[in-house]
Amino acid sequence: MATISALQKARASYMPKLPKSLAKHGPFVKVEEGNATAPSADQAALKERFPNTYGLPMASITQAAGDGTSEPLKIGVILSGGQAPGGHNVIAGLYDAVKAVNSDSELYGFLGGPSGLVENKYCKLTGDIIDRYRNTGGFDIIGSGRTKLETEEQFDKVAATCREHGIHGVVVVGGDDSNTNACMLAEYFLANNIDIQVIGCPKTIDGDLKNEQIPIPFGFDTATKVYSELIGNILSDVNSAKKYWHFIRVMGRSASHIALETALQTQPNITIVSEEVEQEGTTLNDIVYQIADTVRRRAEDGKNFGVAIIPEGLIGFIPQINSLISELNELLANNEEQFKSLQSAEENCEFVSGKLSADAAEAFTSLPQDIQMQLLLDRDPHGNVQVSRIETEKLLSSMVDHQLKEWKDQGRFKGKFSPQHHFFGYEGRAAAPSNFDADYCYTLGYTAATLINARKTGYIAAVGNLTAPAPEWTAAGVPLTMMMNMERRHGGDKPVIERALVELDGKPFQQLKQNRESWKTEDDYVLPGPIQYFGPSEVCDRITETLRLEQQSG
Ligand code: FBP
Repeated sequence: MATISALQKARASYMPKLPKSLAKHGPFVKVEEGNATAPSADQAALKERFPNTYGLPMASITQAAGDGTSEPLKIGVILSGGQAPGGHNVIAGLYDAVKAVNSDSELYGFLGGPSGLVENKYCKLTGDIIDRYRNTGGFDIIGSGRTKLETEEQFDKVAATCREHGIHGVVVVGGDDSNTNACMLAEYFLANNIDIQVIGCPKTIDGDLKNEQIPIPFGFDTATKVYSELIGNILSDVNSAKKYWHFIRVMGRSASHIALETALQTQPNITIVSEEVEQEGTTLNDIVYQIADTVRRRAEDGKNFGVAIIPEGLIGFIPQINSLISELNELLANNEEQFKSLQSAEENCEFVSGKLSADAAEAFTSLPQDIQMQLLLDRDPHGNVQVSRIETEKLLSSMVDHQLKEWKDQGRFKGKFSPQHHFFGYEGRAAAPSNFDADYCYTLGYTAATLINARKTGYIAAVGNLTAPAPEWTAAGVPLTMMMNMERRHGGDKPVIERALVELDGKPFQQLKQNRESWKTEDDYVLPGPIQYFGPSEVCDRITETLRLEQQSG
C-alpha cells in the first residue's frame, strides 16, 4: 500500500458538493429538452458535416424526478491531453452516478487516453480504486494521451471495443480538440445506427475551452491558484531582498488566460498578454523597450527589483517572429538533408540567414544565439518549431539587459539589473483540486453519467451558475455542434470547437488595463498563499478573478 500524506488522508473523506437537483434525485432527474440550437457561424458547412448531431436541443437537468432507467449501465471513460486538477473527481462522479443507477453498473477506464479505447486497453474501476483517488490530483488513475480520435478506422475499432464489453456510453474528458473528436464519434455512431452515447467534459488548465454555456474548463481554478501562490512567494521575496528581477513564464499554450488570472490575483509589476500584442502589432523590440523602461523607472526610485509575467504562447503572437517561424518551418522542411549535414551552430545560423527573406533574416539575427538554436533544433515530429518550448523569459531578459547596457553607456540608466527566470506549468497541472474543482469535476462526471442514462449523445456536460454556492449550480448538456466553427487546419477546412482567447474588451483584461500603470511602480503585491481545503468559505471556496469578473452583471 503506497504511503499517503496527512493531507491526502484527510482529503480522501471530503464529499464533493452537487447541485440540489442531482443531490436530491441522483441520476434520476428529468432531462428537459429546450429549443433546437445552432452554432454562431458556418451553419451550412457544420450541418453537412454533422447531419445527425447538428441542431440538437439544449438538455437541462431539472429537479423533477423521472428520466432514465435503473437497468445496469456500462460506461467507458478516457482522459485526453494534458493533466488538469480534478480529473479523478470526474471519474468518481461518473462512478457514483452509475452505481446510483444500479449497483451492477460498471465503469471502464480506458488506459493512456484515446488510444486505450482504440486498442481496447482498459481496467474496470472498482470502489476500492475510486476511493484511493477521490479528491487527488494527476491523471494516473487511468493515464492520458494525445492520440487524436478522428479516422473512420479508429471509430470502427472503438465500436468493436464498446460492443465487446457491452458499453452504453463513452465519456471523453478533454479540451477543444478532444471534444470536437467526441462529437465526430457521436456522429459516427448515429450514422451507423450504433446505440452508444458519447458525452464530453470540458478540461484544460489553459482556460481556453469556454463560451456562453461553459463558464470555465476544469483545472484552471486549481492550476492558477498554485501559480499565484508561487508568484506571490516570489513577490514577497523580491520585496524582502530587493535585488532581483524575476521573469516568469506561465503555461497556457496560445491563450493568455493563465497569465491574466495570476496577474489579477497577485498584481506584479509587468504582465504581457499575447492577444493584446497581436492586436496592437507590437514588435519584439517594443516589448523589450517597455520592460526596460519599467526597470529604468523603478531603478530611479531605488527599486532594482520587480516581477514580470509572460504567457507561454507570446512568441507566436509577435507578428515579425510569427512570420520568421513560418519561414523557418518551410525552409527546414524543404532542406532537411542539407541542414542535417551541418556541423556547428555557426554553420546552422549562416545557412538559414542566407535563405530567409530580408525581414525574417533581420528578426532572426536580432535574437540571442541560444534562442536562434532553439528555433532551429527544437522541433516537433512534423518538423515545426515547438513554440511553447521557447524560453521566452530568457529571451526577453537578455534583450532587456542589452538595452539597459546601451542606456547605461549613454548615462540614461544608473541602476542594477539582475534577472532570475522561471517557468510555471507542470507545478500546477496535477495539483490536488481546490474545493471548487473538486465539486465542479464531481458534478461534471455525475452530469455526464446522467445524460448517458437519459440516452443523450453529442453533448458536453455543462455546469452553470458557478459563482453561487454549489447547491445552487445548474447542470445541463450542451450540444457539441453548437460550440463549433470551421477553421483552416493543415490546408483544409475543419470543424473545431472555437478556442477562446483573452477578450480585450472583457472585464478581466480591462481590470488589468486599469491598474497596470500603478502596479508598474507601486509595489501593490498581493500574496494569495497556498490553496486552502479547510477553513472559512471565503478562503476555501474562492473562485478565480476571471470567473468572478466575467459573471458579474452590468
Ligand atoms: P491541454 O491543452 O491538453 O489541456 O494541455 C495543456 C498544457 O499544459 C499546455 O498549457 C501546455 O502548452 C501543454 O499542455 C504542454 O504539453 P505537454 O504535456 O505535452 O508537455
